[in-house]
Amino acid sequence: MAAEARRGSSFMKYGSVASLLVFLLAYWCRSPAPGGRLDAVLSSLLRAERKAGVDHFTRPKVAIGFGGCVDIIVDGVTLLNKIGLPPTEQPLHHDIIENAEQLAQSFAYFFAPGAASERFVVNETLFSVLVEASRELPGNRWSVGGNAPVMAGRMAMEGCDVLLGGSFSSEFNEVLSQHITVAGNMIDEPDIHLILEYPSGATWGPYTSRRANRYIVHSDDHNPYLDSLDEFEKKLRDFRADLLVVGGMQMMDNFPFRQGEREALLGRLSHLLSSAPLETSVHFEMASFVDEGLMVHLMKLVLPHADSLGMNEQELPNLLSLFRGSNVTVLSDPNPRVATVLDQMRELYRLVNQQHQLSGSGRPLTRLHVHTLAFQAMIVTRGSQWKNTMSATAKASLTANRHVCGSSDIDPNKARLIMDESFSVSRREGSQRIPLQESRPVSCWDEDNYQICVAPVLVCTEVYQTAGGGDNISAAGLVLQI
Ligand SMILES: *[C@@H]1O[C@H](CO)[C@@H](O)[C@H](O)[C@H]1NC(C)=O
Ligand SMILES: *[C@@H]1O[C@H](CO)[C@@H](O)[C@H](O)[C@H]1NC(C)=O
Ligand SMILES: CC(=O)N[C@H]1CO[C@H](CO)[C@@H](O)[C@@H]1O
Repeated sequence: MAAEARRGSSFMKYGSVASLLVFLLAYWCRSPAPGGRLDAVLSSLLRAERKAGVDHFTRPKVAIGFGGCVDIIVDGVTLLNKIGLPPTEQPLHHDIIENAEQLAQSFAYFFAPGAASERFVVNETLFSVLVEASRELPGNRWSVGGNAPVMAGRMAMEGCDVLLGGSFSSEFNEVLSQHITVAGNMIDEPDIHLILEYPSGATWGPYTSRRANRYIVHSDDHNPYLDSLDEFEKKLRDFRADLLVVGGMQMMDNFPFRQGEREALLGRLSHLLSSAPLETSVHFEMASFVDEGLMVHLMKLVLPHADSLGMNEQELPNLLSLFRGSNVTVLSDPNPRVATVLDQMRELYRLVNQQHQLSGSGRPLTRLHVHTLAFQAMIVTRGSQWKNTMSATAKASLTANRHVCGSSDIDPNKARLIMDESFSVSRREGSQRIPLQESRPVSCWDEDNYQICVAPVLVCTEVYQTAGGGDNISAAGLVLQI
């Protein structure tokens, strides 16, 4: 007994020394410093991105609509403090903003979870109060904004020739890249969008933001009418686009159109898309929609003509919900797991293609790109026109960091991985788990008739700007695939 106890205790001793050694070895082998893993993932992503390129001699041709604006980018909380708007006690969603109280409630609703949102302000007095206060705010920035111009800028930067549909002022046209041709009317006063940015952990009264994001308000006069549609259509015929991109439709969300006006506009857009030659791929970029009538029109008139869809983690469940016959979802988990997103993507892909088959018109959906804070995910039909899915997913992921940090060089000291060490490919029981490998961080595999690729994002920790992120990311993913 005694001997045994002694043996036992010495075993314990060796045991703990051994496990300490194993622990130390594991720690040492895993990474000499916490940055080691990040550095490895970064260099592997850069290698994956470089495997494909854009031909700078033939320059792919991309036509992008619609609209654009001047963005004023400010710190959201600072602006609300400046106009003396106290934090509300009741976070609440409003489809449109009619007064300051609703602004406070709506801001609080999205600020705490850190979900991107964009709302129309019907009260012009309130909107001009906000714009004037933003002009005077130290640290404000102005930039070319709107989905179409941001995507156009990114495409031109990556080596494409771009036709941009939008009505801009002459100053606006001057700052666009020489590789961008504008199709639209000349206007004196461009629409202004106010971008209320906030970093992760920002506080406003009792609210703390869970992640960096932005809340956007606008009061557009031009963009909701797609007033560049005619010019764009005329120039499109001779342009011979490899890719036609449609975005900016959220400017129509809850806009006070006259009866039937919006449907007529979307009908014209539908006609333009359905007349596009098959050599021209069509991509539709989703946005923050809460207007169910608009969503239903888009699903009938625009979506069936798209080969490709791009969206974020809020827009995916929203669109899916409508396809399932339910209501819009205003707010979803801003930090979903890979398995959840992949299941939603599979279902959306299936439902869209099912509808295509039933209707017998339009195009099948062959590409679906979802950008989230932690990762990028793509579904691409095997044998479709889309090339280089693995590299495109890597590029989308790198662009997320480049955009949010505001620098094309990625500094691993300003980044962190928030994706887990491994992820499950589905929430179904018994689903396979895929480890996140530092040397091959983009995981791609086949299912059904498509390939899925997932890449982790090196999440930027020193946020320069979140607005326009989705557009830069989507555009960067597309350029390698056309
Ligand atoms: C519009 O906003 C202004 C400024 O905040 C406010 O004084 C006015 O009452 C608002 N109008 C309506 C109809 O709510
Ligand atoms: C959907 O929206 C309608 C109208 O806003 C509402 O009455 C209904 O309760 C909602 N249904 C669900 C399932 O949320
Ligand atoms: C950091 C980054 O690359 N962001 C770009 C997003 O797109 C706009 C418009 O084209 C560029 O100006 C930004 O530099």
